[in-house]
Amino acid sequence: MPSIFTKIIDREIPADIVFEDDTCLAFRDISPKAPTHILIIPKREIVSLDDLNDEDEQTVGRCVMVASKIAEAEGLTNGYRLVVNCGSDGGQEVPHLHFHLMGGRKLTWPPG
Ligand code: D5M
Repeated sequence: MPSIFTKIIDREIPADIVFEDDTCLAFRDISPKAPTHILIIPKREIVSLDDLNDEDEQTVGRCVMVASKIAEAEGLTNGYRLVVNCGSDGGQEVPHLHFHLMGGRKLTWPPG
């Protein structure tokens, strides 16, 4: 079942896209929890970390690499956080794997 993020990939709904290649798309979170809050998603419809196959290894690696490049481009020189929520206890709301890149303020630990 395609999620709202598939609609963003397909340009059916707008998003503030900051990066795209054949594997990943990155766009600003609609409800930012930090001055910089960007979601990096694989274009392939992977529901969550629980749904990864061996062939997704490069895709996931690419998303993480893209996150670090975006962090540099956003000037997050003091650090940042890369988070994946998985399943209902993990706080995942959108059933399409996504990496939250958050920075631009001092982040607290642990998250709630
Ligand atoms: O995080 C899902 C995240 O997705 C949450 O921070 C809001 C964001 N979101 C939801 N819809 C949109 C659109 N249309 N554009 C940008 N960002 C969006 P989760 O880890 O699933 O709780």
